Amino acid sequence: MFSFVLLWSCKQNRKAAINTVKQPNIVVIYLDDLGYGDVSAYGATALQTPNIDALAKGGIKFTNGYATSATCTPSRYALLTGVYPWRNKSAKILSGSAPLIISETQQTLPKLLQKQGYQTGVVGKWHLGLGKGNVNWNEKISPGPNEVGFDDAYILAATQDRVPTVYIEDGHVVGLDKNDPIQVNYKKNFEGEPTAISNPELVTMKWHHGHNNSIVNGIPRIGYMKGGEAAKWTDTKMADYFLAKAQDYIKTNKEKPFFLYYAMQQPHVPRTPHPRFVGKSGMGPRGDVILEADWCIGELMKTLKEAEILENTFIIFSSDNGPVLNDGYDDDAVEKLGKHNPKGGLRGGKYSLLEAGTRVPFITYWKGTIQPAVSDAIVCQIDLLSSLATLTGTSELATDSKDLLSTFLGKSDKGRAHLIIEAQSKTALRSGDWLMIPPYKGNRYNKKVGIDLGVIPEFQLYHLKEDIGQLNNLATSNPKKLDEMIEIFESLRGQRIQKI
Ligand code: NG6
Ligand code: CA
Repeated sequence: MFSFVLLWSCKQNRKAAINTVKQPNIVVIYLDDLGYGDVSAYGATALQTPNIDALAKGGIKFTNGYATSATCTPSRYALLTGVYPWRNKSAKILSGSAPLIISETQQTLPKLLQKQGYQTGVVGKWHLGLGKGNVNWNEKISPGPNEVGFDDAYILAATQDRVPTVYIEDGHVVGLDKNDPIQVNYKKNFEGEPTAISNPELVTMKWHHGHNNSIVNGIPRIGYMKGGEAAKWTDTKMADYFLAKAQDYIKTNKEKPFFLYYAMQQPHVPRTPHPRFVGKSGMGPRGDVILEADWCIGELMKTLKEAEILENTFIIFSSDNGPVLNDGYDDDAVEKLGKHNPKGGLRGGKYSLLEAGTRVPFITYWKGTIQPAVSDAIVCQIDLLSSLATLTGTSELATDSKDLLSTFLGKSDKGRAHLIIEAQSKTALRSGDWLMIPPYKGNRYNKKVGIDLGVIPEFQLYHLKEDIGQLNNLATSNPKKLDEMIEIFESLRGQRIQKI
């Protein structure tokens, strides 16, 4: 009887505790193509990012933090669903007119948080598809973020270099003039519409590869677009536009627990810093937009502070994939790089199975709750779903997402045992200090972007702790470890490695 009473009273106390503890706001700050070495807290010296550094200094700086993938769409898919992108054949770089690849019945991070009483919002780059195919951009565009868990959505459809070059708010193109309807086509141009090929004199940012279709604001894009003149964004004002949306979102929702997914467009191409930042890095537009992004983060932090909610806000900072210099425009990224190393000593880059493709800056910050530390635990963005479920008082039996809340809060240094990383539909295994890439057919180098993709017809095995630059392939000298890695990989992937 006594023990029953004790148990009962304990339960009551716990319930009371849960009810009185205010659920923290959650802010995910997600950059686009920011490399492991692009932040001064991660070793950059030619570039200073004081606001990101402040998060790293006051929070947990992860040295083994990963995006699931070396490109945008699959990484974002994993972040928002907790499911490995290689389980979904559509989770590849999407065009601006691709249908939504998250099913409306699927579990998502924002849906989970909605159930826990959160107001949920996305501001910035979406790139997970919209509609069901053949989108009519002049009516309500659906399904989209609102249908997969976001109460509020202020987005751009795909990427800054893809049409349609308009902002979309809760399914409606912002500032659309009904008399000038928008049409989008990714196969064929609209008659009489200028392109970078037909009218090179209209181009102010030179294209290097791809990016020679419709011209908007002098910048040639991927895909063709007609109409919607009044709704077209101004590229140089994009950072300010999204920052203002994110700040308004915080101010409007400061009384509720809210989840804000702030998906910034920098330093993805086309790199269009606001004039305030032009020339500030000495590295050309790529460096300038990193400084611009850092400034935006500082402003966002000020807003949280002014709203007096900073100590009740859990912040996660990361990037969707690794760095690239020339991603299709001649914008001096290569020429003006100087001593800066966006890869921070890693090998590969965006699109690559080698470390620089997926290992990214990864910081968790919660003023007053997280004690500053550096963690070498292996963590991945895919783990946020299960971890934030636990944080907000529920649990999630997600397929691939691991509950690493204690690690994210700095209470444990234990990360994942294994992680499957992906680059352009090819996968590899990180396990402990080891990385194994199966043999693959295909080009080893993407010559246009100047990146080693890590694709060779033999097994690769690297001991990352001793060889962070992946210079020594130990596949032949350590057959025992290789076999172990093959076994884990095949069991996680659910398929045998194809021998070449
Ligand atoms: C590629 C584009 C590249 C970039 C990338 C998507 C060409 C030649 N290259 O196809 O510029 O837009 O897609 O990047 O068109 S991501 O970060 O959104 O995955
Ligand atoms: Ca990206």
